[in-house]
Amino acid sequence: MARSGSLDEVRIVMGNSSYDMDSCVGSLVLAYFYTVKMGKLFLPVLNCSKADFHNKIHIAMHLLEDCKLPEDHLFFMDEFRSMGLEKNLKEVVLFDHNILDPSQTSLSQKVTRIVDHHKEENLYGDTVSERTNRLVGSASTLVVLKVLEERGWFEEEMAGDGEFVGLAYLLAAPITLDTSYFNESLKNTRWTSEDTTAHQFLTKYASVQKPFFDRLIDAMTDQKRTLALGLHPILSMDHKVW
Ligand SMILES: [Mn+2]
Repeated sequence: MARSGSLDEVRIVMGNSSYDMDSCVGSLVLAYFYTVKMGKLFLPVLNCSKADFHNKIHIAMHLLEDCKLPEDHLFFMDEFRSMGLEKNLKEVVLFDHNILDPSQTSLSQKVTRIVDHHKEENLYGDTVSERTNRLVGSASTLVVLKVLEERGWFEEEMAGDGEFVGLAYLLAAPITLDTSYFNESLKNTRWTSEDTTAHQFLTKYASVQKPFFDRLIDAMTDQKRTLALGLHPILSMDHKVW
């Protein structure tokens, strides 16, 4: 449906332009959460080009290989731009940031919701109806806590079935990475008890403890896969503004 370009009302959820694990995973699930809760389609837009996506080896591995999300079900910012969907845009949900990237300020009149864990800039006051911003390690923790509050709606999707590994497995990646698997020395500076609550909820449905985290870290530092990307992606890979 998203690809037909015939949507009368377009609602998108987008992470920040560093497209890290938190932004990518959290925006996917937050879009699903709003779609279910509000009965309107919220499209997750991964805030990078389709070509750049593969530079983040551990994210591509998690989403495509481990969670078995078909790549053509993922929707990228360059596709959103080129499809002319902006003219039908009704709502923009900012996830994992609360100020639009300078290249995306044309969306500023449409920002209706913010779910984030960065310093609050208090922008878009005329249009914003929800501003969820708390200092937690992972913005995806805020998504998990929303799901936890409404768990009756999502119970069936939390654990996996034959085809999909489940929302719990998907969501555990940013939370374990952003807390360095609950590294004690970073407690209350890089992560909080809310991240622990979110992770404990996820462990009821999926095996997402330390070995799960270690595997993601291994993928991030996988030399062979990195070299296979060539030089340009390696140079742009560590550029992180968020
Ligand atoms: Mn984040």
